[in-house]
Amino acid sequence: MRIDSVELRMVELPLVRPFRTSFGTEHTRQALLVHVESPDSEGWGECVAGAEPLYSSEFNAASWIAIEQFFAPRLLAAAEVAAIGVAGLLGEFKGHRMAKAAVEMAVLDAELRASGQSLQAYLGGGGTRVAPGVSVGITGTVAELLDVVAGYRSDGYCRVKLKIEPGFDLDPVAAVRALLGEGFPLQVDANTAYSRDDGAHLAKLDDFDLLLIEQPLDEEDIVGHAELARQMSTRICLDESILSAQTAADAIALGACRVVNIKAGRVGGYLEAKRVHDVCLAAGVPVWCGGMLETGIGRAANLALATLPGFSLPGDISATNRYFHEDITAPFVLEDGTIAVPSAPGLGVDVDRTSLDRLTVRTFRQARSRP
Ligand code: SMG
Ligand code: MG
Repeated sequence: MRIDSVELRMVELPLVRPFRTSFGTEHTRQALLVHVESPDSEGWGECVAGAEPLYSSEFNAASWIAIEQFFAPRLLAAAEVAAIGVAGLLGEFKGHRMAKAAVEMAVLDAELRASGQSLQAYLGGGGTRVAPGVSVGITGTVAELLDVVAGYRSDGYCRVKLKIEPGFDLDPVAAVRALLGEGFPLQVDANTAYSRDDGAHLAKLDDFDLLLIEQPLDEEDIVGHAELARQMSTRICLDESILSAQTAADAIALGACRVVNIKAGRVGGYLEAKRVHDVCLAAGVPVWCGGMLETGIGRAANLALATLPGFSLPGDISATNRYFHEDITAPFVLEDGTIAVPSAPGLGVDVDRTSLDRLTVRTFRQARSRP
């Protein structure tokens, strides 16, 4: 496929309620969208980086530069581009996985639209609906947390994930466990907020029958996670640390995790995400689909990914109304605790140009130069 143009759009979607994690509070989801056009197709991609380098080192303004100055010129200079070749085409550039993932996703969407295949079918997923979990931010008080969790439970979410940090862990988790009752799937995410000295404290979470604890330690501290795994019975799940199928295989081999959170953006794209899935499935390690407050573009792709056979735990792919009043695609709706997986070609969603224009704060377009 020949790519004739690459367009970037920075959009800002106000959140329904602020989302607080151990690294900060987000009031608005800023997303960098990539749109590519070929002679007979078009495709969309979404970069899952944030406005600031708080979740990881990547952030949208840097992703924008990486795509504008390095990645888009490569795409536009190539005679033919296939999604499977994007990682290779951009391979000499180090890092910037989220930016690369967005570019690959746009090319993949265009390619699949042209061939009439859905992303779900392309990835090898099956089933028409996904039962998602919901990720609940840190609140000012435990009473407020209980209110929020009770609301999500009555919406029909089948699993709750609580964000924790030092000073907001044992008490809120105990209170939510009491509210939800024994057996309701509950897990926690620390976003790297603890240190190697916190093993004895974190082991107290074992009392609450959690599905897992996600990323308690620094993203580079694989050995620390392996040591922590020996101090607590709750399974450790890695998020920030997993950057590729190789890092997943290594972390599993070292005993640093028994569950893996897969985010396509963090590992450089949906093709690598599938490889992470395959490595984990072969190793008997359950996976689930992480979320980055995606717009409808990324949400559509995550729903497709989450239907692969290794995704045996509920993902952070909640309904649109948990995040935004207005999205750039038709909303994804929770019905009887499940969300429909798009089945149309490509990502299976159409971008609403009116909403897109209203939410856009910055644009850039680069076209192939005439031969
Ligand atoms: O998309 O529902 C969502 C958010 C899920 O908690 C979530 N994501 O570390 O897993 C994680 C966080 C990172 C994103 S915070 C902006
Ligand atoms: Mg996480």
